Amino acid sequence: MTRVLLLGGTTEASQLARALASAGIDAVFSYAGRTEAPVAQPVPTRVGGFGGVAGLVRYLRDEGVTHVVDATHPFAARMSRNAVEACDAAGVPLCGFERPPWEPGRGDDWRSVPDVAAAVAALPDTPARVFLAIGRQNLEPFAARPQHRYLLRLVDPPEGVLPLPDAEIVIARGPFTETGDAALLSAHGIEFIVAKNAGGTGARAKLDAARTLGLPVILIDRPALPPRRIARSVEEVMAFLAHPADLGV
Ligand code: 3Y8
Ligand code: NAP
Repeated sequence: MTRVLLLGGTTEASQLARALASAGIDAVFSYAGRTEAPVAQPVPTRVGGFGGVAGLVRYLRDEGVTHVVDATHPFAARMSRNAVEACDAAGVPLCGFERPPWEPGRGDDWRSVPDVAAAVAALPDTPARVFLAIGRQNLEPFAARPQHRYLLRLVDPPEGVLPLPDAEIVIARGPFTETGDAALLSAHGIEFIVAKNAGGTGARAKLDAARTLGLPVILIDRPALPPRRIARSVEEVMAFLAHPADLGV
């Protein structure tokens, strides 16, 4: 009997949850609990960490999970690494559901950097107006560049004091639109955008708006993940669920 653990938190995970629900496949959608009110899902949902690899192995066994689909965000590297280790230990087939990284097109002025620290270093010395569209978890390193005026877009209002002296906050949950993001960038006189190479459609709007406005984007590469089966579409995931052995590593 198929029982799927869907590690979610992305547009693709929500898309897959709808497909599993309409196919009547027994599935549990899993959120980390990063946001106050995550989007409701059409399948039973759990919220919160598992307690590392050991906790996830215990969960897989206790819940009789037969397949794991890791549809987390490309930057949710610890969850993805834990899933590879736990599924291997528990002997449960795992498939990543991943969107390809964004590639620059004509008119794009993207500066790719390997990590957040390199993104900080890529900012100019002279004070600038910077749109930090990387969420809440990676703000501290930018405190090394207090001279800039930062525009932050967060899902929930931040608790406590921000590490940046000159920051303005917009509370918004994607997916976003190019028109909306172009208006936001213009209204704040943004000169640089810092973003993660998330791929997909939900966070793409700011890059399209940047091209239209001729603004440079400092784009952070994805962290490396261990080799695992990858599906690029809902159909490929459904095939994995029907025949886990078919997808090569
Ligand atoms: C908690 C679930 C869906 C999923 C929607 C996608 C698209 C909209 C765009 C910008 C970039 C950012 C951020 C972003 C986007 C989708 C997707 C995506 C980027 C929710 C959600 C959860 C999270 C966690 C949150 C992080 C933060 C990152 C904001 C729900 C809304 C910047 C990533 O406050 C915090 O702690 C937020 C943390 C991880 C990155 C960070 O480090 O701060 N996502 N985002 C999930 C959980 O608890 O398991 O609340 O409904 C989901 C979505 N956010 O079903 O429609 O698929 O990527 N999420 C980035 O791409 O850089 C915003 O502003 O332009
Ligand atoms: P992370 O750093 O890779 O994971 C840290 C820990 O959070 C994991 O070890 C696990 O705790 C818990 N966790 C992460 N995702 C989980 C999930 N889906 N279900 C249950 N526990 C989870 O994760 P993150 O980057 O903070 O991302 C957290 C969530 O936000 C994920 O669902 C991800 O898809 C979503 N998201 C992240 C980003 C981003 O930019 N990072 C963007 C959009 C959406 P235990 O070790 O206790 O099991």
